[in-house]
Amino acid sequence: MEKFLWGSATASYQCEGAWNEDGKGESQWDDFSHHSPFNINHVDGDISCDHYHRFIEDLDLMKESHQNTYRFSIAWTRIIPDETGKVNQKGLDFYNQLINACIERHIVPNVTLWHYDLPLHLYKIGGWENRRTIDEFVNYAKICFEAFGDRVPLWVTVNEPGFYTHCCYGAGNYPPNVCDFQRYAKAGYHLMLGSARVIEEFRKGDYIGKIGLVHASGNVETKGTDEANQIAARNADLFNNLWVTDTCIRGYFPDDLFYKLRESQIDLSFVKEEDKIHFRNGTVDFLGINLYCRTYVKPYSGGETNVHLNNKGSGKILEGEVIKGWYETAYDPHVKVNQWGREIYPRCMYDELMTIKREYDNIPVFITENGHGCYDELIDGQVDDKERIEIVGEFIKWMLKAREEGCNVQGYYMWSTMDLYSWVNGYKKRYGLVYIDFNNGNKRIPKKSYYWYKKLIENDLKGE
Ligand code: BGP
Repeated sequence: MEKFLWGSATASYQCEGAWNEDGKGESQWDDFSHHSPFNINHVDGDISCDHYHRFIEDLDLMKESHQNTYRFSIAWTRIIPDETGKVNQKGLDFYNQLINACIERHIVPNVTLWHYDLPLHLYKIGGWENRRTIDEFVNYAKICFEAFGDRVPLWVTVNEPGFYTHCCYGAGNYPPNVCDFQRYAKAGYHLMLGSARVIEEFRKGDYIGKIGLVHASGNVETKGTDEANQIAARNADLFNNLWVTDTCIRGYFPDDLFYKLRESQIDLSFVKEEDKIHFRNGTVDFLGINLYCRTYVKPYSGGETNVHLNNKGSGKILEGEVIKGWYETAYDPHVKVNQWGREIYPRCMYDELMTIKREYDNIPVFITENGHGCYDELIDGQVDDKERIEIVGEFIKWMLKAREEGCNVQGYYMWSTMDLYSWVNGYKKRYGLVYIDFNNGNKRIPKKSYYWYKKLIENDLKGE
């Protein structure tokens, strides 16, 4: 067996800062955080933790804690800043330096091409709702493959097509901040097509790596076991998981998905017959799973569609949704929730991995994100994040159990490498192994969990 990959993850807009340096163009998130009334915490990623200038220090900390892999994303707007399509050499230089610095430290770079930050000019023509974005994505991906494909062993096409569209077009907390299922379906379909077409492009080249897609997964569980609950479970699985996982692994959408969409009056004229061939040819080598919680549901009981996420914290508002005619969220009073109203249920790691093993012929998987967001405090120069250690420790235990039982899980990435911009939640919701003192020159202070994770990696790799 190859060495298990133990590492951590970030995404370009969330950590790089340097939003307008070295020829970088504007992305939808630059625009959102500077101008949108929906930016409810009134912060931006202009500087964030300044990874752009401090990646060497960050990589040294990863190395020091025995992490042997780093998942990060490329900012499209550093490579192709605007609609002229001209390639920005300084952008290529930056990622060349980052990739080379990983390799020098024996840290496997796991590179995501797109993690939410669309170029602003594409966002303005409808983003993923517009087919042109797919062609532009393939063009951008090809440039990255040509520039870095000789050294990158793991590529990811897109991060979380499901959760991204859910936020943009369901909850409406990400730009364009609407609740519109027609647009939701179209953008989601195009994202999957974009991913498939990029994989087809990858297969044409002589690159050393493997390529996958990252899905924000959560295995579905129901309150009851009767027929109504089973139907709700299938609907919730279609809605949250299968349109992504079936499509990128099997190469086609589940039949009953289109049936359900039509039943919900979704106009499917954006689905073209000729796309089928791309989906068939553009399947993944591995699945990345971002795992934070399960999907706990019950039968739809009435009312309009309503999706709510808690971006303000403080623990009072729970996350959940009613999807008209499909299912609704169930709440289990025995399961704890975090300060943002999301279940803390580490066992779902095992259930999810065993589901993927069973359904998809034990495809290679990576846990590309898992972690615990909380309000960490710096006291006397230290952060004692024992809650994170306890919760993430449980998740990892369940992952190792699935591994022991034959699940083809090949790596684990903790979200996140260091504290960073938590999208609409701002900066107070922290996930990092390393604390960032945002008020004190972005000083890096490893938390207790950093040392705990170091020990855990050491022990696991010793046992191999
Ligand atoms: C995932 C995203 C990450 C990250 C994480 C935590 O969905 O891929 O970018 O942010 O969730 O979520 P949040 O920051 O909203 O708490």
